[in-house]
Amino acid sequence: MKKYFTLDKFSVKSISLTAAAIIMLWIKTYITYKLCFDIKIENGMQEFILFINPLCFLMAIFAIGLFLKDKRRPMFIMITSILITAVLYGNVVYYREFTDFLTIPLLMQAKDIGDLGGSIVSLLSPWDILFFLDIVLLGLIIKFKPSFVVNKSYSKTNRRVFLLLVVAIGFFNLGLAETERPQLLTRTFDREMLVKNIGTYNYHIYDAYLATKSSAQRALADGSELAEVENYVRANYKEPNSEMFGAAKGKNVILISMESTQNFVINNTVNGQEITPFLNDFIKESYYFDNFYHQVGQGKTSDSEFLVENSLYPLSRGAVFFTHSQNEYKATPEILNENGYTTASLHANGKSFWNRDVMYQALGYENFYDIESYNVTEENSVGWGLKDKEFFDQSIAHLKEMQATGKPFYAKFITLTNHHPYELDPEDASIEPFNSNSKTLNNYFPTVRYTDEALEQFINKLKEEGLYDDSIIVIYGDHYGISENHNAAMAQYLGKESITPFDSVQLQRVPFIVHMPNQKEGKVISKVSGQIDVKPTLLHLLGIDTKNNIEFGTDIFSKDKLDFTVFRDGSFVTKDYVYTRETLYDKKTGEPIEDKSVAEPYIEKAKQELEYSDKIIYGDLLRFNDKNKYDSK
Ligand code: GP9
Ligand code: MN
Repeated sequence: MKKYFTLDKFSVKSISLTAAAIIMLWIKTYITYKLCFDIKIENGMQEFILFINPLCFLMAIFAIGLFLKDKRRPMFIMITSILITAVLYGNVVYYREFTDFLTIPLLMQAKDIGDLGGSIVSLLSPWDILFFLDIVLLGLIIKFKPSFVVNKSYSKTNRRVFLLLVVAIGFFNLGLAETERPQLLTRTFDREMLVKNIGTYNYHIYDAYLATKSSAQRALADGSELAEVENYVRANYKEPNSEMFGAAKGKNVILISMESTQNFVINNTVNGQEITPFLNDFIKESYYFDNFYHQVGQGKTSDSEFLVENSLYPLSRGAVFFTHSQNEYKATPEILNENGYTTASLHANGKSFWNRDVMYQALGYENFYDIESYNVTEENSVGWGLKDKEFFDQSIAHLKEMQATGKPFYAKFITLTNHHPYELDPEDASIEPFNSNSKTLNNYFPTVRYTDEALEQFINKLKEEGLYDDSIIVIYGDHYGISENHNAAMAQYLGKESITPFDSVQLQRVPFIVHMPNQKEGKVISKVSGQIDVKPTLLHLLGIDTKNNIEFGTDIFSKDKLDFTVFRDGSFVTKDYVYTRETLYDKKTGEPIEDKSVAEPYIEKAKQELEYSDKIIYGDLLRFNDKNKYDSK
């Protein structure tokens, strides 16, 4: 009779090399989930799904080895284990800083990730060596061939049974995940949810599928899709505030992106000392928005630039500056060029960082003063490059070049010193670090103060040059600087017991300051708003109407502006509520609200806006917009 199973080889006395590799990686992945990622588990079933979710992928990938010659199999198993470990470890390192998982578009930017140099080293720990323990063990097993691990041959039947098992486990996993989390694969704003349910490896496969899909989407999109989005945008347009409209018409625009500056530093102290004395004074003679949120995704600074200049949302995966730099846009620089401005971005970093050199052309920038336009030396640099004070000093010459064109200018400045890991030369530190278990948070304060001083010097210089009263100055924080990885230290600093998801949302506020030419009296405006609102706000101040634009923000000065801001992951904030991680919070108390139905229209709106914005970007729909009218009144 034909022997179907070689049961003796499966006996407790020995295990196949394939099974050994699978089990080791499986256990390692699960331990990593528990120790290195902060995956919220609500019940036993979720824990069980988390536990089994690496198995299907690992079995599927090692199944390839079943078809190889016995001699080749150990090498295949070794290489596969190393690659899988590399993926897992890459995610761990990325997660430490960004509390998020890697995506394919992000890996395409590997060059920039490499540039993070210092940042990455600070994210490594000597304990990480443990990640490779099983690889060493596997190597020893392959070399010394102990009797309890065999490199067994697989019959046709064995292979079939194995593959069948892979499919069965796969469906079992998906089935459980679908009951726990309906529409899991159709709503992918949240990577944590995906990793939790289908596992980190399958998540990467799904991500690869999405990447392919998005390139197909552009090819398939047609103009009719724009009409639907346009209807939505038109219905949400709000009339500008008649007193503010055109109040800075024809003036220069100085837009400053402050690296990693969160709003909690404004009017606040550390060790009894003011953190941002200059900004605290400056807002007294400017409009200061204290409920203004950043809305960036994985593209960080570049996403904030995208939001601010297009009034479209960045993407839920990767940086739109990379993935969709070939699209048609109608961004602020292009609109201002058409309105007689000369436009430039000033940033002392390599021009291809975040693909800026390519994307800036799509946004309509006439000039990009990148690192080549600055004198950068060992002495005048720290951390990521040229120190902010030097950067602003040297930028004055560029502003003069722009002035020499005889046109008003639109100049965007991107600061750099206050960037993770917040390094500063001792002579540049005016205040002491904080004292907590987070070096990141501790060092954050002196670098924020340094940028504050750099801004002060710059504003004084603008005054000396006679540019100050001729310009509208807009300052915003690009995104958070202190990730959730530092929650314990943050709680200590804020004098709280812990940082809840509600607090985390509130910590995403960044400063937004608008200083009008000749403005002396300041005003604090507490309307809920975000980076998406900057473009219409600024254009209206310059007297350029936006009612024909396809964008999602609203002029913050408009009397009808809704108190509403959506984050890239679908969280949102209104006047009364904060919604995040599928929980609704009362903004006054910070406590969860059981009955979510009160916020249902907002939940819908948040979803709708992100979907429409994505549709525009994935389908490159603005190429179908022939109504590019931007008449100034
Ligand atoms: C890089 C700078 C920092 O040029 O804008 O980028 P970030 O890491 O903050 O996205
Ligand atoms: Mn940044």
